[in-house]
Amino acid sequence: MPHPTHLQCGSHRLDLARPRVMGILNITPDSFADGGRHFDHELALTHARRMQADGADIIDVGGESTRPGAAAVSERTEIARVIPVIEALAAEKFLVSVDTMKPGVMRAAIAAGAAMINDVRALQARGALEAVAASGCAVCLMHMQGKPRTMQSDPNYLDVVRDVRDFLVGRALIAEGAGIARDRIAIDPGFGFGKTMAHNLALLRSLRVFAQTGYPVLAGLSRKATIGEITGRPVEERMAGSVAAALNAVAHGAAIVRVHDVRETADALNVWLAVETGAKAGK
Ligand code: 9MG
Repeated sequence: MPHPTHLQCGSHRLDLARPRVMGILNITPDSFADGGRHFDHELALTHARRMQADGADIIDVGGESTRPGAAAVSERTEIARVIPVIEALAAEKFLVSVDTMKPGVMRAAIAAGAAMINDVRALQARGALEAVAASGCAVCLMHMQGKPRTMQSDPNYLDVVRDVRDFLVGRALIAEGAGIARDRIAIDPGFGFGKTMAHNLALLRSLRVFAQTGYPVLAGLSRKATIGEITGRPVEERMAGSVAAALNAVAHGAAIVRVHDVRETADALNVWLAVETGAKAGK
């Protein structure tokens, strides 16, 4: 399959001639708190603007943690967290993605200006396919074995690369059948979602198999447990390991990397790109 030239995200055409950076904006109780139990949306917006200035092409806004063991939140709570931020960023012409598994949140986010849906359940919730098909949004279909609360208890696969690839291609074909154009679909092996370190490393090493499907590949390894297992570092000291993983993912065919440390990742990618192609940094 030929390398995809772009990802159509609503009215944004994301050119994939160079690797792209998705900056993570979590609107959860442990981030952007105003000192009490509420969020300071202005702080979140300031962080998003900083990430864009640092080189983020997409801002991924999430209101429910999908970390192993994380508690679920209601649709109402999730909407209250993410919609004001999405509206403000879309008004500033940012390419905004929403990280959600809930069709109700997808619809509200699309109405607020989101141009991409990042779904760790690959649109398997009832009504999710229809919500995206009815819009012009892009979608990232991610693989997860199990559910966030329990997914790390005993992940197992016959052949992790083949199992995950087959699942993602199957979901992408279902999405196309539901009316989502091929150039609006990205796939993601879901590092850390029901996977041991050995599974994650096998997937990273074989990312080219995913790129060969013809769908752009999104990879998210930033600050994850596998980086901690390899380096022995706690989560707040995993930046260098995460940048190395992002570079490795791009070298193996990833088109988009989802990261916390945008500036460092963008710099590393620009150096890598200059060495590979002679191209100077730029958007
Ligand atoms: C929400 N989220 C957390 N980790 C992720 C990953 O690796 N990929 C995608 N698409 N979303 C993620």
